[in-house]
Amino acid sequence: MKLPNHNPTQLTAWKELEAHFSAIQDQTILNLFETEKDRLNQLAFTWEDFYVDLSKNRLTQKTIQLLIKLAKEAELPSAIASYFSGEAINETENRAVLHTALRAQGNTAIKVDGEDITPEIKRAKEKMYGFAKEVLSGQWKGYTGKSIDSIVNIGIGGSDLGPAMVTEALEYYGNHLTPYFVSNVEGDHHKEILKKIDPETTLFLVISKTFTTQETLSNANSIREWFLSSAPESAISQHFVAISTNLEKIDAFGIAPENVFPMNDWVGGRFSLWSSVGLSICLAIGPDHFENLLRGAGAMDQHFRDSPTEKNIPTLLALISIWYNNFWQAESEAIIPYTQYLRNLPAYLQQGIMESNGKGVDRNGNAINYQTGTLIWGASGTNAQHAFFQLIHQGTKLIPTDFIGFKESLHETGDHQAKLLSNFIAQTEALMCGKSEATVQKELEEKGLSKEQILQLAPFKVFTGNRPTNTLLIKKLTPYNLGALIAIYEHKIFVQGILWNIFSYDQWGVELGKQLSSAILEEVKNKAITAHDPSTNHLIKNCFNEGQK
Ligand code: G6Q
Repeated sequence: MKLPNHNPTQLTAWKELEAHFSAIQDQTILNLFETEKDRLNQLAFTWEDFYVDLSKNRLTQKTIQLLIKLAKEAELPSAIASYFSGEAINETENRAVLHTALRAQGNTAIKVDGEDITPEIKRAKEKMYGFAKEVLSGQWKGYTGKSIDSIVNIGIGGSDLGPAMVTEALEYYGNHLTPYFVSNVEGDHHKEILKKIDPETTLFLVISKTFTTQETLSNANSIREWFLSSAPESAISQHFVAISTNLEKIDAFGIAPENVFPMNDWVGGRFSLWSSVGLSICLAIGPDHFENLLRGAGAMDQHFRDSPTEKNIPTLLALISIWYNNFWQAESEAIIPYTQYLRNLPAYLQQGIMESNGKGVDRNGNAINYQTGTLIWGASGTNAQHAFFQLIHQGTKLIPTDFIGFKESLHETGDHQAKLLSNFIAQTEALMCGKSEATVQKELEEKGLSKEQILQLAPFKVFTGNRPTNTLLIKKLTPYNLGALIAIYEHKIFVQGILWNIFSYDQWGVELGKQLSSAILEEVKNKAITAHDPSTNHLIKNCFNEGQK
């Protein structure tokens, strides 16, 4: 076994945390600010452009000490060393997990099966940057001699979500290329995009680690057909490139070997935006900004690998999340970025977090009897306030929420930024402080309501408060800071997987649906629908045969 293997519930610190939970569960966060005079100082951290305030949480200094003890008992430090050193910690697929190698700073060798992979990473990056420069300068021509103005990323899951989220997040740093993303298998998705592009000036990036993914191959084939309806076969090499590990399949698709950008087994799909899979990002913002994205992530990697647990931002976020998930029995966490640029960060992190840690079997292969992966949801700042914040403020569920904001806006637009930041801060204050019945009554009195009206209305206007938040206040949305922010969540995923004693880097849970859909497709094509359960049989008939209701 490459990773430590402990049932967390059997560790001393876990039992101590259970007792501690009973002892402090009735204390409010506001009270804790009274009793722990140094609370803010102890629970707020500054790292480069980041200010991370963890003080608005239902926990004490003792809680943090016990959580750190839990991490040590679970041998987190040795697990971190295995992660960064390229051991095959993705044991069910016998692979290393080395997205960190793609953004490693310095010249230290990183070995996989005894071989240093850093020269290969450098070569892949040089190829990607060289290609991006050719396209961006207009030197790379389409088949009619025009330069490229649009790129279409054809991929799904890890080959789509990261590139799409980052490209959108860094739109401000964009250039003359318009990026598009095709992922879903329904023809409608790519058809709407084809309406907007010109085949003579578009570059198609087919991204699939395996090059066997139904959605990606169907889209790539249909788009290729559409392209060839106006262009000659020889034009393929000027308009199609592939990012994959499967060279044979790419060849069969007709993409020239020089148009292939490598991917490696030691990078998982949902952690691959740092590799050639990020080609659409590299094209959309240019190699210099892409390099800064890598640098930011690399700097956060160093912080995570080298900082002591008590000052380690990703580790502390992970431990606090475990505290809510396993001791407070919170089911979900919200992630609210206060910028429209990061509107898809929650969707991106849903995959990272839920695909990685949505596991019910531990590292021994035994069913687990404690809670693992949290449900992740969220939307961008003030939009979310006008949509689902009601439930976070006054609902019955405990929803620890991450607030991510940027001190400076990218564009100067009057007092918009001041308004945004005021909302950002006010929400965490409101969630923690709430509004007491006495305050509500006083406000209503001042409005001139009768005693009876006040008694009737007051309960609905009370906010119980004591709702926990983490605040991540970052100087500015730059490629570097975005890289670091994503890396924080990647490492949070890792820490939680270690403590929950699960394998975070496989995703067997997405296989069964794929298998069954292929079987149904075959049956439908062959008009031989074999016995399923009654509901499934009827749905198949309903979808594929006319005359059914
Ligand atoms: C991510 C998953 C998954 C994967 C897609 C696409 O970690 O492995 O989302 O990225 O299924 O796979 P291909 O890149 O092989 O097409």
